[in-house]
Amino acid sequence: MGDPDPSCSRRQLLRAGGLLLGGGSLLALGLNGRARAMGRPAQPLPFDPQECLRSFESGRVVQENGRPLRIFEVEARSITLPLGGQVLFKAWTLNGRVPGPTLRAREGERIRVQFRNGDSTSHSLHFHGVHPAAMDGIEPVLKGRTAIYEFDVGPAGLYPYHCHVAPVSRHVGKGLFGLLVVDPVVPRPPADELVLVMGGYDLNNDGRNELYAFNGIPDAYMHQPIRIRQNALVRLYLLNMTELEGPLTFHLHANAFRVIRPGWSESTDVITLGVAERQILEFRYPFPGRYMVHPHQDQIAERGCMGFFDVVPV
Ligand SMILES: [Cu+2]
Repeated sequence: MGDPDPSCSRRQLLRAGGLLLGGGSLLALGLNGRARAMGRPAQPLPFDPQECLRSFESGRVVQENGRPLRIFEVEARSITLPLGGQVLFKAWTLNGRVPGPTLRAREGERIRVQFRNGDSTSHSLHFHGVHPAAMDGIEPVLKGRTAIYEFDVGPAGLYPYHCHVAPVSRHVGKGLFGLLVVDPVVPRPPADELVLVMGGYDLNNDGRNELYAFNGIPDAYMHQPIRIRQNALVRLYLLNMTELEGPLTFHLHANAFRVIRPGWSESTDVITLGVAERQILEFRYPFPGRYMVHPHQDQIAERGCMGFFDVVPV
């Protein structure tokens, strides 16, 4: 990844439209493109990154045509997202957060996603997985309209979803993505289940990301580490939705994780994810303390895709 254009001026940044600046300070966003050390966002966050970690949306289940149907409601809307220091970003969100809600269903179920476009721009929801063409979510949904996406889910695993209106890189880069977790019929063993979605922000529309984040807010889990318990089994649902990049890695400090796939298992401390690739990882920390978690592309970690696990003793 190259550095953002060092000649990028404050005026260019302001003109880009996606970026708003409160208080008149570019701070460490840095005209040389270095975005480090912006500090905590100066404004209150519209959602809590700690909640994004462990919140799963199960929808509501009704009986229809003699079988259960799981219904989710997802709405696209714009918000102003504080990314750090005085940097504000006009984000496009699903249910008011980046990433959108982590939807959860069981293998073989039918789901219905009621997608309302409450934004002023056309959007859609495209789910990965196997489904009829009419449910593929590539048709723009006009502002104020609602679309229904209905299909059977499976096999068990992780399925990204995202807006598919052109230019997709922009719609995804503005925040319109999330994860559908499909559980196996025989549930996995109990664990402390976490969701981390990696994303990037192109603040000045130059086709390159200046900031990165786990779950929407740069450095959120550095400022407030993710608490886990010593020796507890952690199951991490990991997704890379970073547009404009080559593959990213994910690295756990002072430990190794198991990569969970049917009939296949690997223990490692770095895994590579192309855009929209995802993995289920399991690990336990035997020693209490603070451990870093980040992509091993260190420049990307240095621009916000960085966190800590705070392993508390039992
Ligand atoms: Cu869109």
